[in-house]
Amino acid sequence: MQLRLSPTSPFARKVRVAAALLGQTLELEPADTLNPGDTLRSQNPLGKVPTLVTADGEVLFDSSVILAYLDHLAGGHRIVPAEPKARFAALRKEALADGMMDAGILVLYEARFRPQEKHEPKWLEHQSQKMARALAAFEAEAAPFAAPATVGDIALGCALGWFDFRFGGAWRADHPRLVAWYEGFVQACPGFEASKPVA
Ligand SMILES: N[C@@H](CCC(=O)N[C@@H](CS)C(=O)NCC(=O)O)C(=O)O
Repeated sequence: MQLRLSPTSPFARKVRVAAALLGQTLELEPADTLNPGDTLRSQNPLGKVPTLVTADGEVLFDSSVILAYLDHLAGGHRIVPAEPKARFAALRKEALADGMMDAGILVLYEARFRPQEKHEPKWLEHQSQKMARALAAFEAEAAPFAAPATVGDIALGCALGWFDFRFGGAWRADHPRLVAWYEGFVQACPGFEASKPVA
C-alpha cells in the first residue's frame, strides 16, 4: 500500500501510527499539495493528504476512512471497537480531534496563504476558539491512557503532537490531565515517535 503524505501532516500521521499499531507496512510517497502537476490531484480530487493507494490499486481518503480500512484489513475491531457504546465513543473522539486539527490547519493556512496585513483576526479567533473548546472538552474527560488505542486515541495523540510542533505546546499549560494522557499514549505507541513531524 502506498501512502501519499506530507511528513508534517497530522492526518497522515494518524495513518502511519495506525499502520504501526496493526503491524502493516506502508510505502511512503510524499505529495506536494500545492503542485498542480502532482499525481495526488488525479488520485484524490480534493488534492489532500493522506491519500492511500491500496494493494488493489484503489484510492482511499480521508484519514478516518483509511483508518477504518486498515482496521478491516487487520481483521476488524482492533482500533475501531465492536461494542456500540465504545465504538461511537471512539468515532466521536476521532471526529473531535480531527475537527481540532482542521481548525489548527485553517489558522496555519491563514499565515501561509495571506500576507500579514490581510489576516482576518475575527476568523483566526473563530478557529482558535474551536481548538480551545475541544481541548477543554478533552481535558474534562481525560483519564490515564488505557490500551488498546482506538481511532479516537490515535487522532487525539496526533492532534496534540501537531499542536506541539506548530504552536509551541501552548496547550499543555492549562490541560494537565490531557498532558498525562498524552504521555501514556506516546509510550504505548511505538509508531508515534517514528512519525514525529520535523520542520
Ligand atoms: N479530513 C481530512 C483532512 C486532511 C487535510 O486537511 N490535509 C491537509 C494537510 S494536513 C492537506 O492536504 N492540505 C492541502 C489542501 O487543503 O489543499 C483527513 O482527515 O484526511
